[in-house]
Amino acid sequence: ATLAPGAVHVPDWLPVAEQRALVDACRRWAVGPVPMRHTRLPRGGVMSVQTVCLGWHWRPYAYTRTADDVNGQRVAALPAWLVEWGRRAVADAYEDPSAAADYTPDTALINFYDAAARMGMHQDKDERSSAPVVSLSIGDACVFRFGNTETRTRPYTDVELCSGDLFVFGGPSRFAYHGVPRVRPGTADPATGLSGGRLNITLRVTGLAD
Ligand code: MD3
Ligand code: FE
Repeated sequence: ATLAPGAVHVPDWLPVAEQRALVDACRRWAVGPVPMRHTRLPRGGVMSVQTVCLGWHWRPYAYTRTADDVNGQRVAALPAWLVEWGRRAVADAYEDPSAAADYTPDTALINFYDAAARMGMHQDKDERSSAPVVSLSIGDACVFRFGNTETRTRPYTDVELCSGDLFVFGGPSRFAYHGVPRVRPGTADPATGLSGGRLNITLRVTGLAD
């Protein structure tokens, strides 16, 4: 379903076997080389979501190669198979294989939400690229709030995101405000290997040179 120009939701896109494989991989990445952590905000706040990154390390307002706000280590590489999943995601969402051929994400942000975690309305503007963001959800469902490019308030649309759902945000939707006002605890399919909580993996193009 197209929510807005460039914003396409594909429910139940990722088969359960692949969801489980991604959960297993995320478990390993959560340990190191840079452990998953609650990101500290420059003004002293702490995000309720826990995050670990691949390819580039994200901290508010910057991407760096090493995680200087955690343990100084270089983050794990973004595996080629995830880049491939990203290309397939863009091709499927936009029903256009050529849109995907030149899509080469160089970073992934892996967010873990426990039952109480939320993400406030924000824009993703730390990338120096307007290439699409690919979002994969696994585990508990959530309410995803998709807003507009002008303000962090109404008008917005609330969408239920479930395990296996794909969302691609490109074109005019790339810089829209969005957030996660609540998780729905206990809605996960145990077959994914996640016993509780929600994982969201976003693939992005940073626009940075190695
Ligand atoms: C719309 N993550 O990591 S994914 C984030 O579920 C983030 O963890 C949420 O927002 C999550 O920055 C939402 C959906 C998403 C991701 C990136 C977007 C929506 C987007 C970029 C532009 C517009
Ligand atoms: Fe975001």
